[in-house]
Amino acid sequence: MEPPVALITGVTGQDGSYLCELLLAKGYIVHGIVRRTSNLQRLRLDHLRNMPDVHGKTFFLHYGDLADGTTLRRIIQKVRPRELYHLAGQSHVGLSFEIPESTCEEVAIATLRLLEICRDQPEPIRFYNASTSEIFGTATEAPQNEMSAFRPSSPYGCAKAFATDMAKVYRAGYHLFVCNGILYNHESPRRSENFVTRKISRQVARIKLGQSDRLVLGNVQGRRDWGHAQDYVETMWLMLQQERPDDYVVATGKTHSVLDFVKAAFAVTGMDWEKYLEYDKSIERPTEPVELVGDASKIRNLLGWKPTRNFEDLVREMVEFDLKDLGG
Ligand code: G4F
Repeated sequence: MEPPVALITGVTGQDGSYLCELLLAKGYIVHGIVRRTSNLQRLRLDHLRNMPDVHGKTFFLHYGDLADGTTLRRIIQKVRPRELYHLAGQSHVGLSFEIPESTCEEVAIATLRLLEICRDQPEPIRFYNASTSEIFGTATEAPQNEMSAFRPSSPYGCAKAFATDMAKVYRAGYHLFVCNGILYNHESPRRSENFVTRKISRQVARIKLGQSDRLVLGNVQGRRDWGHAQDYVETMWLMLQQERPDDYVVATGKTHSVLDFVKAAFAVTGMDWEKYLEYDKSIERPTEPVELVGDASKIRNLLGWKPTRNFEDLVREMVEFDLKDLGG
């Protein structure tokens, strides 16, 4: 039997790289779309690109841009994936207030573009759309589930709400196999430093190693439902293996504040957080979602998924990784 073929947009990101490893381990041929930049580094994928029996054999990269429909169409026609995991796009909520137009282009319109291309293909493609808890923004109920109303509170949340709704429309209208994974915050040592958890773990490690003497953050009272990215990418694959396409909330059901994360991270190193934490008003966002916490009972009960790591495990793993990484 021919191995299944998957195509991933956003393959160089945290989720894309974990998903790529998962699919390769399951025997897939994996194709990833990467943007052309002057920087050829793809740190999260280097280990795979350096494996001669993987790179160019079961794992391939293609240049493409979410704004370039002709190229996306050509790649999809050439690769003919059974499964398409659409993870790419500007994903920083705070930044979306500064670059709302390009965020909406990348997040909303590009998803529609891909759905349109999939609609035209002779063979059906199973499509995973990376939705997010940000669609619930100023939710009036907690926890949120698949039936909760969309009330986004940022340009990014609005764009994701559009993409999520469009995915539902294509599922109902054209019978495409499209799933929305409504993922709550998911972190790991592969998270980039412009997100708060990695900023904290890396800075705490620098302080411990004598390379820095403060941690500057914006609002530390906001609460998030934080899980581990490696646990969460498994749900992407699970969703596409079902008989019918559907939407699923993926969350731990527990929240912690940013300050809780700070305290836990300093605790890993045995340092007193109060000596180092500083506040910078300019990092605050024009609006923040209310407490976002997910009810993942649908995916737990129907697909049998559950997270394998808790908050403390996550913080420890990130800080210990950064201590090692920065300490040489
Ligand atoms: O780490 P954050 O930037 O994550 P945020 O905004 O919750 O979004 C992440 O999770 C969403 C849900 O899965 C995704 F849709 C989205 O793409 C992204 O992955 O910020 C978390 C909290 C916020 O309240 C922010 O205001 O941390 C606060 N914060 C305080 N100081 C900071 C900082 N955030 C960042 N990035 N940097 C700071 O210095």
